[in-house]
Amino acid sequence: MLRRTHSCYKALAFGSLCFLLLSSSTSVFAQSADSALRAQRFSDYITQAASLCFAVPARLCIEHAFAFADRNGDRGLSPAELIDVDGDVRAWWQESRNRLPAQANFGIGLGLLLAQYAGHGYFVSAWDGDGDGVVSMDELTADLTLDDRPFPVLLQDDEAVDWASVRSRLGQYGSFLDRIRGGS
Ligand SMILES: [Ca+2]
Ligand SMILES: [Ca+2]
Repeated sequence: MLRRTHSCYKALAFGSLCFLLLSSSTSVFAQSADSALRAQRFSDYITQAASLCFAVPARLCIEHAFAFADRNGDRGLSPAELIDVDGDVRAWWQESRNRLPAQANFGIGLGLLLAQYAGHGYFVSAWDGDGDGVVSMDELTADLTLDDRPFPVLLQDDEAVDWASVRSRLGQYGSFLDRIRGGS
């Protein structure tokens, strides 16, 4: 289970089409309350994903992640939504990092750093094939050949993931992908 969860964190870090700065709040109390809610929201998501994503075809796992991030339910991921997800991940990571394996912390930390450095709009632009300002499910999975296999299994198959295309989308940040995939 730990290994599975670990692989899920790695997939999550790879999927770091996400992330940036915590939203600011008007008081320390509001900030901590907001942070606790955010951490719980992401904790609930990752707990579901850790079991779901090993048991169902990859598309269902990705749709689950997509639905989590699509805050307004318009079937598209915007930079603002990725920033909101980033806030959830950061709040959860603050509470969880001491319990996580070093490799998971490495991948998540690098993913968050990449998002902060590049900016969330960069990732939306990189995957937004039709230029409507949001990433659809089809655009998000454009570099994947989906079949009945679970997502973590699919990620291990170089025939199912066009890593060259993913790397090309990331442009100058492609080396981050190599580090996350290598886990060191
Ligand atoms: Ca949306
Ligand atoms: Ca689009």
